[in-house]
Amino acid sequence: MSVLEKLTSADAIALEDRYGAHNYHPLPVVLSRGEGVYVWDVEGKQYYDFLSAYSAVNQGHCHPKIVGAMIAQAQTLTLTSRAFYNDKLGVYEEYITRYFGFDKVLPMNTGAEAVETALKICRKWAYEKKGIAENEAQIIVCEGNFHGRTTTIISFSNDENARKNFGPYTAGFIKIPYDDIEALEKAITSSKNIAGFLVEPIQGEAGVYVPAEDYLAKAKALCEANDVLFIADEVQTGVARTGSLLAVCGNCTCDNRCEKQSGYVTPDILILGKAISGGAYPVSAVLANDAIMNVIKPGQHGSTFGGNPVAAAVAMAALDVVTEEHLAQNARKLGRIFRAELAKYIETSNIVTLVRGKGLLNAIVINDTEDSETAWNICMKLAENGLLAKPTHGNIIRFAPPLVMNEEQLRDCISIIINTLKAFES
Ligand code: IF1
Repeated sequence: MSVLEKLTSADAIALEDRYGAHNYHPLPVVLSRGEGVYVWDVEGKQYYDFLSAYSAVNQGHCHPKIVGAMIAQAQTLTLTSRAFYNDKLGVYEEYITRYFGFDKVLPMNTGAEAVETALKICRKWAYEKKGIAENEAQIIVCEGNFHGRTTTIISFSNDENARKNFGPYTAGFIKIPYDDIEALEKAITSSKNIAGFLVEPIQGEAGVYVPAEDYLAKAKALCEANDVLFIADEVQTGVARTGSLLAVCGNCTCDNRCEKQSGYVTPDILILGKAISGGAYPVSAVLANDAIMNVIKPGQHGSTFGGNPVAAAVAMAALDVVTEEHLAQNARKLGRIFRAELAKYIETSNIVTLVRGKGLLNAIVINDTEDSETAWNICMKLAENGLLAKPTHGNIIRFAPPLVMNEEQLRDCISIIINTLKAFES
């Protein structure tokens, strides 16, 4: 068809099906516009977005401050590569390191790249600082992890779909159960070659598993005692999503990453992505202190786009919005309401067994087998009723709206969700 004709949803889906690799199974909804907590499809139907691009659009769709910063920078200078300096990168590096309380940042673009970067830094640190013999370093990871799609990262996934037939795999990873401090202690003390422990503070893709209250602090203490780097993947949990700036902030709801709160855990390496740009542009970052980051010397790591001026301008605006609009506090407050209302409904429900989560990263477990279609069918019905969410791992539905939502909108969404679920009661 001509590009000048108006596309229907069916046209757009047919085009993707014909010309795009079939690496996704989306809900049949074709979006063409977004603003705040809402998105609209090509037919003009309005939806609440309860995925937020997997927690990238925490600041809401097309936030004027973020879009404004992007346009202004795009009209001035977009990319120089790191072969030269640019006048935005240093300003951004100072901004983001102060914001999250680390000495240095290594800027990349996607979450998976940032995870790769962290793993490379960790290994290099292990050989050059800890004194592990070359090629012997081991990094501990958790079962059920999701850290991205590169060959090394999928090497230690236990999602067969993400992993199978992509081998040979990268060696050097030890997998232990998540939220199991004894397993970590055993693994960490099993060898002198342990370099790092890579962990999601809440496992998102696995189904929003919130670990025991003291898990991260105990894990950090074990790492410290054994000279092992604690590497937090906050690509999904970071930037106010879970009701604090970072999930490792514990129960602190201040606007900053501060260490005042008991239960606060300082990662040795912090991995961020998604929402540090508010979903406007691919921006990721690895943060660490000098003793670790300084193992990387010129020529040893990089990327054409990492730290480009648009990324720098967009990320500063996006992080400004998090502070100015108190998104962590809002996520914490609305998350409590969401779980309380859903829990009340679940008491009398036979279709939902559980609600869990933190801040505005929540999930419900559907009372059906993992391979059933029920969660998918519920999401189809939710879409019809004006709310977009996606099943994860069969019978779990994740709910992660933009953090700029207000209480009235949230209560409207809770009614949509509960009324939709009621239609599935038997
Ligand atoms: C897909 C999930 C979310 C992440 C954590 C690193 C990355 C991700 C904790 C990599 C990315 C995304 C990727 C997207 C689906 C999505 C996802 F369902 F698969 F798990 F968010 F819930 N660490 N998560 O969650 O970041 O390279 O994608 O920028 O791969 O289909 P990326």
